[in-house]
Amino acid sequence: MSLTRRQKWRIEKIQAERIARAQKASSNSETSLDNAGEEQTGLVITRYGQRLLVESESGDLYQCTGRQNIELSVAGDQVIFQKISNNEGVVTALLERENTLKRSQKLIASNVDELWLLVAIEPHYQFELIDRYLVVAENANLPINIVVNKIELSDNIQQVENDFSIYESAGYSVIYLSVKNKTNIKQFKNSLNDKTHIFLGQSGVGKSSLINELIPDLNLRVNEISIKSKLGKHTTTNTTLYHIPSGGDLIDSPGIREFQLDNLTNKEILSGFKEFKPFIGQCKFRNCAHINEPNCAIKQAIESGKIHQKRYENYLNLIG
Ligand SMILES: Nc1nc2c(ncn2[C@@H]2O[C@H](COP(=O)(O)OP(=O)(O)OP(=O)(O)O)[C@@H](O)[C@H]2O)c(=O)[nH]1
Ligand SMILES: [Mg+2]
Ligand SMILES: [Zn+2]
Repeated sequence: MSLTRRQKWRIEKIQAERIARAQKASSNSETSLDNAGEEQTGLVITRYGQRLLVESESGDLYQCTGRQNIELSVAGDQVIFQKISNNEGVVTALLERENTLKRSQKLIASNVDELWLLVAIEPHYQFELIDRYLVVAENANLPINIVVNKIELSDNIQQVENDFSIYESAGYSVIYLSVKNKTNIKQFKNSLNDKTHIFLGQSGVGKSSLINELIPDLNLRVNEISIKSKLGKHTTTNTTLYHIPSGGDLIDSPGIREFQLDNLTNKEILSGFKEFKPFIGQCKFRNCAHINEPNCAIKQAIESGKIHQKRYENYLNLIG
């Protein structure tokens, strides 16, 4: 169903009024939030099907459905909702998003500040998959770091560090850890600021295990939520936001086997290679494809060692 401009305008106007009302209510300390039906702001913790788990500003959780005509929310969204019982509510408006993270046109999370790409020794990291994730992350314009987990499984850590030096030279920070042996966990914890972080990466690399390690009482809390979903299972199916006790939030996302880039143009793929940036626009030909053209700044950067051959090969593979 597509809405007419007038219908759209009306919906937006109603949403704006709800947002204004709720903000007024939450800034007014006289107002009791206990009143059922009162509009208040909340944070979307997770979505399962058409339902949302929303946390109120006082930290209570509500299972919510969304009013008709409201765009479906995801973890990280700020919404306006009304209580209809002690643990149920209705979402009436979606607050403006600072940013969104999408995978093949599908919204994963919103209002994220920092991305962490997790890879592991087992399933063994693949450069092409890493570069695919990085392209998506770079195009979301968010800071991104790489975490190499399960290092205790490697019998040649020198080789691993050598492999990831490509990414360090490209400007990414790389952290090596083992959730199993608790290697470098403390160091990693200290590098998380009190903003919103998301863990991305292939299934089985240990995203949820790392979150459990960082938030010790999490299992307890997952049980408390007692929604009929697979939240407690090993393999993550819902993108879910968790609070770090010392400040900040962590979003766990389900891993995937194939990372599709079908919605990215060749231009976006090019700008997804961080270390290529200083050379873009420096080639002899304005429309240089950086393949066989003479005086190509990208090719020259490869020859002088400023761009790694492997990254360039992956770039060629991705633009297909
Ligand atoms: N050997 C070893 N195994 C680990 C380590 N960290 C996690 N694992 C194991 O790896 C498996 C997968 O871990 P998960 O945390 O479920 O992985 P995930 O990235 O959340 O996977 P999805 O939810 O499917 O995306 C589990 O059996 C963990 O116990 C580690 O440092 N070393
Ligand atoms: Mg998981
Ligand atoms: Zn060129």
